[in-house]
Amino acid sequence: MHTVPVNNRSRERHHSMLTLYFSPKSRASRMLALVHEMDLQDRVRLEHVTIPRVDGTGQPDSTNPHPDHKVPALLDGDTLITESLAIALYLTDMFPEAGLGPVVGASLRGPYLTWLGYYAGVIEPVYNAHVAGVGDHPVFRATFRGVPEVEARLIDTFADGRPYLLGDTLSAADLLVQSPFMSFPDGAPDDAKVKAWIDRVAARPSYAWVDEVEAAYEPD
Ligand SMILES: N[C@@H](CCC(=O)N[C@@H](CS)C(=O)NCC(=O)O)C(=O)O
Repeated sequence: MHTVPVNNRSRERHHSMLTLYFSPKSRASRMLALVHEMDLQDRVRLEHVTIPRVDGTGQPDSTNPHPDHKVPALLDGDTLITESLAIALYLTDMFPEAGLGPVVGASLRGPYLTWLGYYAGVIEPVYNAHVAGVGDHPVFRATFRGVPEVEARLIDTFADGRPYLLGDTLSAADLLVQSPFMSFPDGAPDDAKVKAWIDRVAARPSYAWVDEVEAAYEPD
């Protein structure tokens, strides 16, 4: 019999080359950090693309497979994965041995998914609405709550002295949730333990590597 067991097919996928489309100093930077934290530099090809920047420089890149020409985007063979949450979960599930995301059945799986979802589903809209000046609209507040609630959740989480969101070890959720505060320190909660966490994540060797990788590209 020459039927290919289903497991072999999934293992083949596991060994295919992954391509991460990125642009310096963007929402892709934390995905570069994740690649380094997971020691996937040999498995993930980095592909630089340009994006329009808020200062008016840069332009959409026709080589970027993201339907909105945004970054990050991940290609696994011909499968496209977009959205930072999805890319982080895709990678941490695909390479569980890297230890950057609790697997199905692990006690921290629930908190891990909760933080990923809270980042994409609440933190992003809340801070963008805040900056846009529309975060106090009653419909918005009813759906997402606001900056005070996000700050309270972070302050409560770190009150017990834990170094990372899930406890003793860094996960991909830290890279996502920390990133807006690293980019905009003035928006960080005024709390010593939360600020120490923001600095702790920023000081990881993975971010020194991200700086090196990104420095090779002219601002676009
Ligand atoms: N929800 C997306 C947002 C991605 C996103 O907004 N990326 C920005 C860079 S920080 C971008 O590519 N902007 C280019 C554009 O808007 O054309 C994610 O988290 O992955």
